[in-house]
Amino acid sequence: MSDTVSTTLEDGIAVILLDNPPVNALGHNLREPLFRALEAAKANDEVKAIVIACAGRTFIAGADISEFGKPPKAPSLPDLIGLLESIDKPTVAAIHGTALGGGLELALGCHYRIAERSAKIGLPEVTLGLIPGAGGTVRLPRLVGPEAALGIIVSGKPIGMDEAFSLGAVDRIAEGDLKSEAISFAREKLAEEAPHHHIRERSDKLQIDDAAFETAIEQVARKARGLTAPVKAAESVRNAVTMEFGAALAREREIFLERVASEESAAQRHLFFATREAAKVRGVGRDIEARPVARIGVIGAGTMGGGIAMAFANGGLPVTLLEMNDEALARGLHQIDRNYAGSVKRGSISEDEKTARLARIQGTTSYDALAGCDLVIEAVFEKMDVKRQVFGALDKVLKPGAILATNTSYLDVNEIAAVTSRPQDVVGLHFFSPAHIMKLLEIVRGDRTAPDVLATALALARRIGKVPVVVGVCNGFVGNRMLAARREQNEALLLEGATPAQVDKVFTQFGWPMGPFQMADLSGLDIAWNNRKSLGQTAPIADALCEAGHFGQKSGRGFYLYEDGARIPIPDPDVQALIERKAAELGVERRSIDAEEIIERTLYPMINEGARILEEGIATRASDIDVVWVNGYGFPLAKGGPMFWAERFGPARIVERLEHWHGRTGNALFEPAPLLRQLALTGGGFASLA
Ligand code: T1G
Repeated sequence: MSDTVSTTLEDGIAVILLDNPPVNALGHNLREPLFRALEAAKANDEVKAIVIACAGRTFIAGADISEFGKPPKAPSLPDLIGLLESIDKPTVAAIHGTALGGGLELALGCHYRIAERSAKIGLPEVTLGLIPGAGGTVRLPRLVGPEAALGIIVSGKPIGMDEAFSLGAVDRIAEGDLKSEAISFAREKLAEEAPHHHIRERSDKLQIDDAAFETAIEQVARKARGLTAPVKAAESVRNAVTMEFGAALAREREIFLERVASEESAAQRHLFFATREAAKVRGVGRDIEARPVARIGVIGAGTMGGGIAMAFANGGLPVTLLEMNDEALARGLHQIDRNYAGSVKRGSISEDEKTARLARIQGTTSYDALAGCDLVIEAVFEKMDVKRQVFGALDKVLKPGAILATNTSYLDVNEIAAVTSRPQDVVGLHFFSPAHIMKLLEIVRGDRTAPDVLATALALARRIGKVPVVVGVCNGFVGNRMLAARREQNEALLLEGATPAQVDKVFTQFGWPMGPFQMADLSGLDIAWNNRKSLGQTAPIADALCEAGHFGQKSGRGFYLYEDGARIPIPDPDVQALIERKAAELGVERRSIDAEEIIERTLYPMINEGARILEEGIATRASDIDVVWVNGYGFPLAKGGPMFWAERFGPARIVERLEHWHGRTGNALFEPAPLLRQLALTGGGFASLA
């Protein structure tokens, strides 16, 4: 007996119960006693069959991710599964919650699998930059067929029991008590005359349509967006079909170990824990109860307000959407309907789901209709006097305890809160456009925001599938403040001789889905232009482009030309001429600029601003900043976020180049932040300075 594994014998059936909170991860503290329990059950003649079950909220959620990168400790997971497959007595995995990664792989080492209807199974290793490392890419194809296995493995997404049962991945759905049904199932199997086969002995499902399978594998590479793991996972599934079991298993392990050692996986494992850490907020412990939220109000039915209304409706919450007049409201509701129609057309949701979500959004032009809301968020024009007016009106209408939220991207949440009689109920909920798609939610903590308001915002974020990061009040909070640093240098580089296409190419080669100028054209130059004007800021080239009607893809011209409504960016000689004219007007000497300079003058000032944000306490952790940039701005997953990348690249090299550009330009953006200097001196990581 150990504190993580216990065995009871129930009339010849050994029930091995695992109990390793919070998710029964297969750390060494579980693998070792489980190995001993299996050996004992195998050797015990009184044991006729074995059930493996888990206590707590879920079956095994996989290997212990925190162990990767450390010296492996025997028994390994493959050792465990090898022992399982040496047992002739019927073995049954009893699955509830989620059987993920190594948890599913262990279940695949059993003869049979029984699961609760609400359970899910999956192989999410690719989300960690890995591939299944304990037989998942070799056993699953034998169980459900290579095509189905390929989809499960390269997507990393879990599947529900209807699909799992129809594929044959589970043998029985338990409608009652899982453990009792697993024991009865084991007895049934014992009573059968037929021999019990392990998956490794089966090859009937490996007969495939080669051409279709190869097409599916080629598609994986196209959709991998530069990530290695999905491509390697597909290679391992192909090996399952073309190689004999043992060789395919050995090759899978080699690939897995290569992935564990890769920078890409280190970055993605960092983000796994960083995302969870970001939701842990100073002064908001598990004892702080979230306020009940049953109805949401959204003010403003424009692009942001409409997207926010959809985000909450998608999370199952009824929404009252307020606009100033019927025409604006109708326009907003029509756009929402079109957005959902697009999702149905793409197959993301069904027609019925579209109807259900639309039914949750009710329009109004009267503030009184918001009176019953538990939380109201405004997404009105980005001007402080407009925000003040809205919050003054909300303060009069909303019930005590209701939460007043602002979607402002930049403005001072404390100043907005000050116009209300309840600053403790005011919080920033900064969604990223398109709000119903982008994962990031910056929760902006005002000086007087109550802890339970933050707890409510965090719970809401989870409920609507957003990734929350709590940030402090400053101009642009975390993401936009660092973006402003980069944006200023983007313009300077164009004036000094780089072209939009050259800058964008450096970014895509770094791993960004697209460069800053293509992104500006996609999101619309006029939106940033209006923001700049409201803040009294200028950007010589982008302003000139807007004044000339270059608003980006939507107007057929931005930094690039777009012909026949296509989205392919074509370098525009008129834009180049405009840049050169602007440079002459501003007396900027032009020269050729190389890729290294572009990286140093765009990425390094962002990292430097990130260090200042940490110094000022606007972000609690450097990893919070990584979560913001990966989920809100498309920072390459394989690089782990700007701060993680800086730690791995070398703070000293970054400080040295910042000093070079500071000396050359005199621009304060390049003045190394003290925290960054300290890191350069001490080495280690940002966390070491906390
Ligand atoms: N290892 C270590 N810690 C884990 C963990 C894991 N696999 N899964 C969760 N945790 C921690 C998590 O950090 C958090 O800690 C707490 O558990 C609750 O997690 C060999 C190589 C199971 C769906 O990728 O998807 O097997 O913050 O907040 O929202 O082929 O956790 O409380 O201190 O996410 O209810 C593959 C990862 C591993 C699954 C539950 N498995 N986990 O979600 O809770 S690699 C995974 C999840 C592998 C083999 C390969 C989710 C969950 P703390 P949580 P949740």
